[in-house]
Amino acid sequence: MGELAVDKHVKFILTVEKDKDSFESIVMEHIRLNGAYWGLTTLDILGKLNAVDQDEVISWMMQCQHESGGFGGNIGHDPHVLYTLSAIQVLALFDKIDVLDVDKVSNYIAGLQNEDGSFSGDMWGEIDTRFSYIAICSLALLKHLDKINVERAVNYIVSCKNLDGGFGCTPGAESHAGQIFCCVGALAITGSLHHVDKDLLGWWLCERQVKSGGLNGRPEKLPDVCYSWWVLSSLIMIDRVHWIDKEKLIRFILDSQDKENGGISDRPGDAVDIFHTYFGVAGLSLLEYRGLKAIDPAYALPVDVVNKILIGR
Ligand code: GRG
Ligand code: ZN
Repeated sequence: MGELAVDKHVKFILTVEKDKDSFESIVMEHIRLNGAYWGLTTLDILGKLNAVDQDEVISWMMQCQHESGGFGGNIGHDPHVLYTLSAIQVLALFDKIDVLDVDKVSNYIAGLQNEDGSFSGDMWGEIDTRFSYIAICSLALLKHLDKINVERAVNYIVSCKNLDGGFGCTPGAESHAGQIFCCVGALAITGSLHHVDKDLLGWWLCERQVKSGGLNGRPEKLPDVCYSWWVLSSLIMIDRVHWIDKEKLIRFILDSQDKENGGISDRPGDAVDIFHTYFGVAGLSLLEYRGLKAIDPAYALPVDVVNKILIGR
């Protein structure tokens, strides 16, 4: 089995960050703030966050903030909770959350909670448990969960639980590993994991591992490196990670690397992108691969970053 090509991946991420004319940067124009979070978190897990100019990143990012307090994906784009969480996470990595007007950002997020406890993603109103997670994770990092009705938020998430133990995007919607991460993460952050049937959900999640060692997101689907994050983090939060074959999953992720030019793809042989590079490296961190910083499965940030914010060390 090959090794993790750390230096190549660092180079790949720095090129995407710097080369504004590269193919990837053009494709990623709308989601640049998410891209910044994926790239910078990966660098931090690899121990190379100091390779970027943090002042430059923060000054660009603050220009993505809208007067409502929310952040857009790039300068001049409409605000959405998706990018607002990325902005908070990037500032958390640099230990610079204090550059924010924390009240203003928290009020923007809290203003998106609906009567039934659910969250809309922006002023247009789409509702999804992704946004419940994002709101709860963001407000926890800003230490302002008091601005929302947590009990209703939790009840809404529980109303999205299915008979198979998993969770969907709205009540009655099919279980999907991505939504399960969001719901389990939000329940973990709010201390509400007693609502999860751990054995039932653990069984559904560990059945996501296919012959190649990779994980899929739903029954009958192809394995994909990103589920090394969505599925594995959920299994860890419910204490059932020993139900999958860790060595086989490590091999699947390492086989999805571009060993020449850096980057990780969704599965062996495909083209690499920064999204799957993040999920591959974050997955390996969850699998305790040597030399990587530990990542927190609920906050999706390095454990030392989360500890510094939440317990001040
Ligand atoms: C901070 C890590 C982090 C996340 C923020 C945006 C978000 C919160 C969570 C997204 C959760 C989610 C729904 C992930 C799934 C993404 C994905 C691979 C969707 C594709 O689904 P399918 O089923 O694709 O169409 P496949 O190919 O697996 O069938
Ligand atoms: Zn994927």
